[in-house]
Amino acid sequence: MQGFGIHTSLWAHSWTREAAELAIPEAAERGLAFVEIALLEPGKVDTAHTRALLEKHGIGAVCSLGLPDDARPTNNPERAFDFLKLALDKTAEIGATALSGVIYGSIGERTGKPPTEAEYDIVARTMQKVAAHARTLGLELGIEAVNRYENHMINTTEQAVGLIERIGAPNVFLHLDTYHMNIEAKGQANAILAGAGHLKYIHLSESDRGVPGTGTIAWDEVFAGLAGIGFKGGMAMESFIHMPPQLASALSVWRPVADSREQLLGEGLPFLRNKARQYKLI
Ligand code: FUD
Repeated sequence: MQGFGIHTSLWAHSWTREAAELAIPEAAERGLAFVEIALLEPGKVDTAHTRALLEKHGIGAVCSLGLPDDARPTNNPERAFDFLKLALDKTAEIGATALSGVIYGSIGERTGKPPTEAEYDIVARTMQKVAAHARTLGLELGIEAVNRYENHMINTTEQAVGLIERIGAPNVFLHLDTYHMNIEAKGQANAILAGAGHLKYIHLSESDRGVPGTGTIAWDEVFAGLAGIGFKGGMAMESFIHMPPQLASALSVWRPVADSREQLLGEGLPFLRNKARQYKLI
């Protein structure tokens, strides 16, 4: 995955045939390289339909998810593996290249206590099995660091890289997100530089998860950091104007963060592209 993409929450709260028919032609029309498809219910996706649309419009896809609360490696590693195996099979059927996100736990998973060695251990062992299955399908797996209110184990670049090293599989990469880094990192560029060698995917998300360029994210630092590590991966604009019901409570975005899809496409996307151009990333 390379270049610009957009997370499908721009178009719809779940990935139905109607959502695919709206999103894929529009993404292609806007010159995007890929769409990021939220696979929160992998069993329900019409993969052949999505694949045919992607091929027709000549764009790629990346899939992402957070695990269901009852399928976390920390509470049910077998169910976590089964869920991720199904999600990987669907990712491959779609013709996407990677499955990323909070694949190591659920969004909203917090114990009210610091993470333990036992938790990291079962997460890493589960991810080793998942990475091995992904390899048989030629897929990569991304570990997304999210803020402390959404998960207690992986909040920083360093923690994500620690987990990636513990998993020790060649097809596992780091996924960062400017919204989460704005809460957890000592600066956007520091978090990106610390991920050099592992970072292959980034969510470009404003401080309120609304229109990029209208909030407080230090965008020059983001793109200077990416240029500094010679970033060649995928950059996905992410804004939750359509909130997947499975994520609503954990993400707690209760106010509208943008006026419309058109505002995100017409203002947010050009803002990000101009910055990326300025730093010679596209
Ligand atoms: C969650 C988040 C998302 C999430 C993805 C799932 O806070 O940032 O990236 O992992 O949307 O599709």
